[in-house]
Amino acid sequence: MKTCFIGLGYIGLPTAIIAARSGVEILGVDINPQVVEMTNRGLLHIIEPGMEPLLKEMVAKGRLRASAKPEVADSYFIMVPTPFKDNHKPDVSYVVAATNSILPLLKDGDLFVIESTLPVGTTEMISKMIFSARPELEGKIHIAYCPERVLPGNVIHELVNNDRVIGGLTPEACDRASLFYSRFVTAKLHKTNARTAELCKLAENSSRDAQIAFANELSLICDRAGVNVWELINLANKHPRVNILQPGCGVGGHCIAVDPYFISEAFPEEAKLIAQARATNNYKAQWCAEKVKNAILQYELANGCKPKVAMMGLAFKPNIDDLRESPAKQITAELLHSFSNTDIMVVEPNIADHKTFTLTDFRHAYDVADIVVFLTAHDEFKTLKWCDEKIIIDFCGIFKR
Ligand code: SAJ
Repeated sequence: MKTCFIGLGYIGLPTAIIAARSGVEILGVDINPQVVEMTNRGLLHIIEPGMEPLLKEMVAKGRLRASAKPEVADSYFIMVPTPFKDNHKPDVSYVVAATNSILPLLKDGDLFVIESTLPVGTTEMISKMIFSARPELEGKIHIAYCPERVLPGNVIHELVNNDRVIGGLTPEACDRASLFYSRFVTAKLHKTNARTAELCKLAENSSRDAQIAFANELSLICDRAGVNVWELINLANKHPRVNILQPGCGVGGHCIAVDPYFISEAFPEEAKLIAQARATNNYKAQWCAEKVKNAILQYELANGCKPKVAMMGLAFKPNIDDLRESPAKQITAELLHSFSNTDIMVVEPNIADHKTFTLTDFRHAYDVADIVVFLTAHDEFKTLKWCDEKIIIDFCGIFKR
């Protein structure tokens, strides 16, 4: 069964590798020629532990090949990004373009699955687009929406062990898509319709955004109330049915910080809490930046000289090297801009260098800094000892003080 995957990114490439390992012949298509070239040489262009040896094996066995152009297959999977535009409007143009690229190749009996995160109703819109271009295919091909929920950094395990939602436009599409995923998913496959599957993916990430917003709001309250938010949350979570998440310096990444807008843009009257959660998490990053600015100004007033500042962490979440949509990066950039003649050291243990930030080793930065700002809870930072002589601003619970 030949399968064509459109999009070899954080989700497409790992899924192609795992599907190939289950015996499917995969053609992976990407618009980035470097991705195509590296993949065909068995080199992983994304960071995913343990994935590269599998890629090499699948390429060597001829089970996985990359190309810039799609080819005729029996099933087609669309796994391209769905970012949002500046006005937070979802951008499904990559999904439309990917669909157009395979329109002429579709034939009776084919399976067509979208995995990209979509606004509710998009799968139906795409199917209308297909059938208006190829009316003879109506009722002849099987269209489904099957979102992923893997955690970057643990993709191999989660692709196989996470339950999956299979949203078919028809019951037969559900069956055909389930048959494909059952080749490598050992967990349960839950069949539903496409619209429910689309909203399910958005609901998962919006629920997490709202939970994080609650924790972030608590941190603002505790700051004013003179309460240790880490101790507060730890105590509240001793309740058998309470699970408050951890405050941070904001919410980053291409998922939790993006997907809720797919709901609040489409349902502005109803999605009040979802919209507010986004606003609260965005506000937290600004609040953190202000906190640091004030600490620097107070230091100058109290000591008559400028402080040495260490900004600890750029990644959007602990123990990864991904800076996409990272509030830590945003806050650091804002501080460097506002205090251009203050010695501000930037620390990110998970990357060797950066095109705009000069990086400093985390131990050295901690040793010499007067003000230390913890933005991302990397494990390395937990080896540092508290120092009463320093002004330590801990947004992510390194010391939980
Ligand atoms: N964060 C907090 N406090 C917390 C947990 C997270 O501030 O208690 C922050 C993180 O620092 C980060 C952001 O939220 O900036 C997102 O982190 P995340 O742990 O939610 O990780 P993601 O975005 O890599 O993955 C999420 C997952 N979704 C859910 O947990 C519901 C993953 O399962 C999805 O597949 C992924 O989004 C996605 O691709 O949609």
